Amino acid sequence: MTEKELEQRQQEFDARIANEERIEPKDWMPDDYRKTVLRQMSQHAHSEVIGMQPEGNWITRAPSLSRKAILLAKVQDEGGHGLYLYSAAETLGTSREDMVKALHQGKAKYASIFNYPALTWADMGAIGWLVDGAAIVNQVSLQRTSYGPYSRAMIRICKEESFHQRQGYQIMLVLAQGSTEQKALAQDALDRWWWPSLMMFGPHDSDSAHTAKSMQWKLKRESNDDLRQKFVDQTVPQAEFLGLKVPDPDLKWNEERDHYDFGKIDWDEFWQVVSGDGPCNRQRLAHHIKAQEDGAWVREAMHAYQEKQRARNVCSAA
Ligand code: BYC
Repeated sequence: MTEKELEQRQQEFDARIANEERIEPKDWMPDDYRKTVLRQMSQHAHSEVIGMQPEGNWITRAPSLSRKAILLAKVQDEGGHGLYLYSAAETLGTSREDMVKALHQGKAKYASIFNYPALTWADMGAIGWLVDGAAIVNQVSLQRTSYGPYSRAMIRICKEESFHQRQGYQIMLVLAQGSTEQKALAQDALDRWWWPSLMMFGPHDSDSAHTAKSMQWKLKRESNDDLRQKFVDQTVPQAEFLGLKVPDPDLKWNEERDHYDFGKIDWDEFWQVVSGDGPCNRQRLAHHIKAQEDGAWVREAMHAYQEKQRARNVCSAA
């Protein structure tokens, strides 16, 4: 492509972004745009799949049959979200195998929050309420992301996440209205999951390497700090309704800003977890690698069956 043609393509791309048009897989796009969407979508897909582990760990210990069925359905949904997102990412020309390889080699990230342990049944409530709640705040805004397959995946995922958030809040509600011990379990779960949930939105805008460019491309529609504030504003009244205390002495309503002020996030902890040194990073990756290896025979059997079908079709066409 000549320099002039490239310039023309870039102008057309910029105009489409300005007009709120979606960019589709076969459309021309700048290399950096392609890399950034792919990075974000693969990270998002890995988060959904690794995110199955803390809750998966509680399926056999759910306190009743109906709780078990609900949790099982939720964890299966997360697997489905991973699949939509890997498929959406594959439209950019990178295979799912390569994305998973990058995860196993530590070259691709996933949301830091899934490196914390789920210690009690109340954690199933806190994960649904806070982790899915934070994810929805982000994903509602991503429904308008400029890459078509990503935005369409988000529309479907948000519907399911909404059910996930409600089931988590309902677990918290039952515990918070239960015995003293149950209420203490709910408070303990809120204490442990609150700050990691705020970290899910990523570093402050001033420290965010990708936000400026991603906002310009309309890949991100709201910044990390704006989404985090939205989450705090909507979640604090929910905690009050439960009769639980958000573990932040600096949290208070600010009349002037019409928002809650909140305390300082421990960014050292965030970067430590992101760089692979959180409480469960090694365990999460080792589990994923083992599951991938254990499932190899299924993939091999599928490929062998496909080959057989192809050969049969060739024979019957001849
Ligand atoms: N964890 O420039 P920034 C779910 C990295 S799962 C780890 O602000 P960006 C669920 C970031 O990658 C849904 N790393 O980045 C499942 C970058 O490093 P690289 C999870 C993080 O991309 C099961 C560096 O820090 N949701 O709902 O503009 C059970 C600088 O950051 C994190 C998604 O994945 C983090 N939290 O913005 C229950 C949403 N934050 O890549 C629930 C999709 C930042 O340059 N992702 N980093 O090496 C996004 O919206 C954006 O990627 C982020 C970060 C807002 C997270």
